[in-house]
Amino acid sequence: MKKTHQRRRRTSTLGLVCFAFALQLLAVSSAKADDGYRLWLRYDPLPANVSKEYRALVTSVVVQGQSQTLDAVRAELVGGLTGLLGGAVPAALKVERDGAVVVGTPSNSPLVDSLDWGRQLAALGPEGFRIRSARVGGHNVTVIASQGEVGALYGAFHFLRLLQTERPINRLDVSERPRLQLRVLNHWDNLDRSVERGYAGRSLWDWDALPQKVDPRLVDYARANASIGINGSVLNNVNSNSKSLGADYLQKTKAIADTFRPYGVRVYLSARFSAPIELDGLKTADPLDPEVAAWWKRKADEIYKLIPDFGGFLVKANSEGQPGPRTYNRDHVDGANMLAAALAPHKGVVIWRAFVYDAKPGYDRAAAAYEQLQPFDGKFAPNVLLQVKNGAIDFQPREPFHPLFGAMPKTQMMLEAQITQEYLGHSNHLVFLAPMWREVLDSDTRVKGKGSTVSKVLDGTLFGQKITGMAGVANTGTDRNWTGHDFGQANWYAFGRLAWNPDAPSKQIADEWIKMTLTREPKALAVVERIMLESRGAVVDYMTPLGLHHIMWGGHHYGPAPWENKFERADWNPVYYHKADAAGLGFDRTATGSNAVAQYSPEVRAVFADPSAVPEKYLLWFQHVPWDRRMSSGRILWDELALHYQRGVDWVRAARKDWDSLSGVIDPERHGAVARKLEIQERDAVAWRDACLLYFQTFSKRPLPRGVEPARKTLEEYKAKSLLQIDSPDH
Ligand code: BDP
Repeated sequence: MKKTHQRRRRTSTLGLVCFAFALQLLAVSSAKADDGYRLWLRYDPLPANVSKEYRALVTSVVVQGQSQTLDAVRAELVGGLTGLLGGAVPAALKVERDGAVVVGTPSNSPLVDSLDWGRQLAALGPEGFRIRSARVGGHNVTVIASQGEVGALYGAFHFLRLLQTERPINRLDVSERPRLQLRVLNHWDNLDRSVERGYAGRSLWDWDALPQKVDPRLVDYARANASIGINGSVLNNVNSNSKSLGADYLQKTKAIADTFRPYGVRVYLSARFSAPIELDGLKTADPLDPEVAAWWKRKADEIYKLIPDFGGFLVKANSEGQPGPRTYNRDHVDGANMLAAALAPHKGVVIWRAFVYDAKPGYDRAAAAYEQLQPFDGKFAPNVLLQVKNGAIDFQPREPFHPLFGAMPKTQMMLEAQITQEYLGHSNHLVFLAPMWREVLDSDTRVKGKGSTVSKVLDGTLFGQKITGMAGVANTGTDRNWTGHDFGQANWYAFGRLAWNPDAPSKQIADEWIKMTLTREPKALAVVERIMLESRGAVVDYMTPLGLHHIMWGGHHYGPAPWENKFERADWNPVYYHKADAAGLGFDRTATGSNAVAQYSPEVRAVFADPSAVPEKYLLWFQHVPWDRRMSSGRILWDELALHYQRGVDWVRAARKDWDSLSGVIDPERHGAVARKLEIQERDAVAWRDACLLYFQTFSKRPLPRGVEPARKTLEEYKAKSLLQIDSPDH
């Protein structure tokens, strides 16, 4: 007996030693490896010379008052500053020495109140903030102040970002406020945790475990959003299930809302228009039926009782098989305003999607949304926003701006961007999307003279709209690194930064993200920044150059299939979009064709309709062009097209080399993961080039120009299998 005991003890001591050793090993290797979970909030120690300077200016964190948001502010600053400076930066109750970081609002912090900043803070609003180096109680301190607690949290993240990006903090005088009010992620998440167009694992919302169990990861999701100013999250797919409005699911949604609230993230739900029928057996969902309107009012009351700061409903109506008012011979305004009336007493909004394109024989899909919605300008209730995709077709690698921007001056309009890369290589391709979104935000609608940019339509400067916003279809999931591709994180980040300030330059956004997430080493930084800023242009080159669009494989939209013509609806087939024939290539949207150009203001229309004025990047979007037409380079269209495809492939090869040169600078785990994805990206770029050129060549009947490599496979081989069938990259 005794012996056994002893042996057991010895084994367990040995076990402990082994365990400790393993832990140590883990600690050593985890110092180097990085699984990407921490996103841009890593807070690893800054270089000694940098942190030394900061240390004199940052010695303690003074957050007076108690609330969940203030607790979050305190925890973020203490954790973040301690990590960055490599030594404890404790929380304190008062300013006792130089270097205190004082955070709060005039109403919860006597220190902030004593500064008499009320007027300035009022001008910045409850989400805006002021950061100033100041003297408080005879000490040099930094004050982060806002009218609202969430603004103070945003200010805290801003301050941390200054340190993370190694900016001076000794003479701070920062005033910030968000330019758009609703900065919202749209999750296309289903109740079974699958994610439509999601490429990063499963949905973050574990509906089965909720409301009893809330995954702690949701706090990190909310923190990440708050750090870039995202203040809303639509939890469920726009192709929605009525169940999410049922009493049991509302309890689950309440648990999520309670988790997000301290971080200023409000929840919204996609509402299925036929929910009154499906949930409670009403005979109709006709928006003009008083019983239907009463049902929605009761539903809204029920929701707000549980979630007092509920954001509102997002609605995809009469689009791709979804029910809507038109099912009952009513119109979009009838539908949206009925829901708006239910939400108005609670200050909720209806976000009505403009993604509608009922097919008519011979119609142009690019013109459909404008035709169906523009006539309703001025008719929507004050708490309705129209959510319009960046372009008129569907999240293509490049589209000219949607003609609805600028065309509905009496309607509140939000931009819908897609962060998840449905048409841009899923989570396999490195594509930094900020330049793409910049392109649409900077587009000049010309409706009120030069400078009538989309960003001015959105932020209300052009037409004075009261509620403003921007939505991004999320790319997050249960993958450890959140977004599948480590660089997908940069698109989540960029979306938030642009929703905060639609004029933020892509380079600045990339620079911040790289420094916070990957490396601050100047040479490596420059390499990564160049890769990111060029990446979107490269994807356009190897997928859809010169204005081509929607030539992806049907269904999953991954890889090329310009030959596709099997779908019943003409406008789901690539051949509908490129219109290749013996004469040339491209969709004629001028007066000789669909005349969709007429939907733009006269100045813009004149440019897009004129073959010699239209920018070449949009050429084949607007015009059907002969194969031998002379381009600005002096080459004919066919040669130019082929060289674009080749250029895209060359870019990926060069990017792979550049990335390889960074091994040793970037931690091995993420470096290796990105390198493996770049390998897939090269394979895909080659397939895109080959498949498209082989197919278009059957019409152009011309040889490949010099400098373009011959195809690796035959057209038949490319047609036989989609890129997803060839092997199974992560999906
Ligand atoms: C398309 C997607 C589809 C979405 C639709 C939408 O292919 O999955 O449901 O957009 O935006 O891009 O509603």
